[in-house]
Amino acid sequence: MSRIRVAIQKSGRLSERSLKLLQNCGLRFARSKDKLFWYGKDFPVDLLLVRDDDIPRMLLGGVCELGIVGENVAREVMLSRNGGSGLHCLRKLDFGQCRLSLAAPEGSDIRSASDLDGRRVATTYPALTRDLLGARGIEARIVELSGSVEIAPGLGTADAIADLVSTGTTLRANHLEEIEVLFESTAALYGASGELPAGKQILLERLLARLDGVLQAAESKYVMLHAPRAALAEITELLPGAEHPTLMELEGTPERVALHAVCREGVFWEHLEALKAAGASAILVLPVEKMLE
Ligand code: PRT
Ligand code: ZN
Repeated sequence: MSRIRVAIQKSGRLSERSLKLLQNCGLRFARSKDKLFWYGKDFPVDLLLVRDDDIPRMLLGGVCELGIVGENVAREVMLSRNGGSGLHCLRKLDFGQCRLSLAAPEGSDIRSASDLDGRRVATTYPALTRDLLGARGIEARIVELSGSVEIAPGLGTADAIADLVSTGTTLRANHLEEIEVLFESTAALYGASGELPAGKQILLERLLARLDGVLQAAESKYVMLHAPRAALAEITELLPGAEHPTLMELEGTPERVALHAVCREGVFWEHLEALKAAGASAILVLPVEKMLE
């Protein structure tokens, strides 16, 4: 029987969310002692726990069929090793968001990416940075580093940096100013380009259907409320991303009905206040755990 392997980060920013996502898809694993290979118990999907940088290479080498990794890493490896191709982004995920930004010392004369022509830019993403700048006709001198990029300008080894940023705290602590976002990244599920054997393809499609259900459910809420019949059109309009609400009679009060709806966008306090103002009462918002369409 076919099995597929998914590589995820062993320990780091993406580890916990990657594992949780797969568990939410109903996957259970027998954890092995060396902790690098976990056997899938109820569903034939096994897990490989590795460094994030190894995931694209493992996909390209056919060691695993799927991998969860930042788009920044996937793009870098594709550009540096495989002419920019070879991996297929199957689904973007709702974690690991960050940006590859250009930053320069506070007060520097570098005000935009176009000021980088002929200047030195330190980065751990040399191929991606070169590609992004090159696409805009900017030829910077890339200084490749393996870490601690933020100290390069202070050491005099670069004029600017291209580094990942999420809160910006690291940049500020090093007296660097974010000049321009070059690339927005998020964690994503990747596969190698090309066809899988039929058995594995069927498994992949089953897993993707479950994954879509989990991703959609995470955004969705089940809303229940009572509403005056006369205000139904207005109230339905106020429900974020709701299609086809269900209406039910309320015993003894023909002018009011119960309305149930799945809202596919965030439901915030502002929405509830607006619903109440339109005449809704007994408003309940419930999380949706699973969804299969
Ligand atoms: O050991 P291994 O090689 O597996 O892990 P790693 O250390 O290479 O990766 P890790 O766990 O740090 O990051 C994994 C992925 O998380 C990255 O490839 C990105 O896709 C994503 N990610 C999201 C980030 C950040 N946010 C982030 N903030 N990766 C790195 N950072 C760095 C940033 O460069 C800065 O130095 O975290 C620092 C703090 O950021 P600020 O802006 O909040 O100060
Ligand atoms: Zn890494």
